[in-house]
Amino acid sequence: MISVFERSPDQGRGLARDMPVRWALEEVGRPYTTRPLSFAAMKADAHRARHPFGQIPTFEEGGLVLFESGAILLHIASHYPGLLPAEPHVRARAIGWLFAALSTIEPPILDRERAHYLEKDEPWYAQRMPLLDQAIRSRLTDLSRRLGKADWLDGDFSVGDLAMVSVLRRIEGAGLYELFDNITAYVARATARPAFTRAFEAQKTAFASYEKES
Ligand code: GTB
Repeated sequence: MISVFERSPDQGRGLARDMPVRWALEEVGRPYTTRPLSFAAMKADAHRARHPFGQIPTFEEGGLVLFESGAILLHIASHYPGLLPAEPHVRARAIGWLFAALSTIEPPILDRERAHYLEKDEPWYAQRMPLLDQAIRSRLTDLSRRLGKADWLDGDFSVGDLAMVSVLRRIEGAGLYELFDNITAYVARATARPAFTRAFEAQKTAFASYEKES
């Protein structure tokens, strides 16, 4: 079971962090159920027992209750075949890419997103945005160079690619990764995977059904 937004603020675009977890479960062929939570329920004691920060996603399986999407992805990839290669060095590098997605590529993307939502009316906004965009472009330049003509970051599709593409989707349409033909093709290749499509449709259908109820 995974906990998800009852009504995602992304309006069903699959940008919240339950999406990579859904995607990973689809890739490894594990069926899952969801616990949709309102914002109030996310902050209530019952959910804080699962997630100390009152957020989504959480993951429950057997007696395990896990929070942090990166830890959840690593857990799924480690326990079910399909997202981590067996060869120890390639496996370690795939895990490295998972961390790179979350701790090297995502921070400047989150800085930009935060500024976009919280600082739009501030006098410094117009000057700050180009700097935030440049910080992202700089990371993407390096990512593009490393990816080169390859389909995936290191050999076969892995949890590292799943996490990287999930992070990149947050700037979809911003004209940043679209500057790089190989990254654009990489995102398109990943999101064309049947497992991505199933995960995307599931969260979209859930969003639409809550909208209909209200
Ligand atoms: N580090 C944690 C993890 O990776 O699991 C971060 C979890 C997190 O940020 N959760 C967000 C949350 O619960 C939802 S995904 N927020 C509510 C709160 O903190 O009170 C982040 C998110 C939210 C909305 C959009 N969107 O609308 O596009 C995209 C991403």
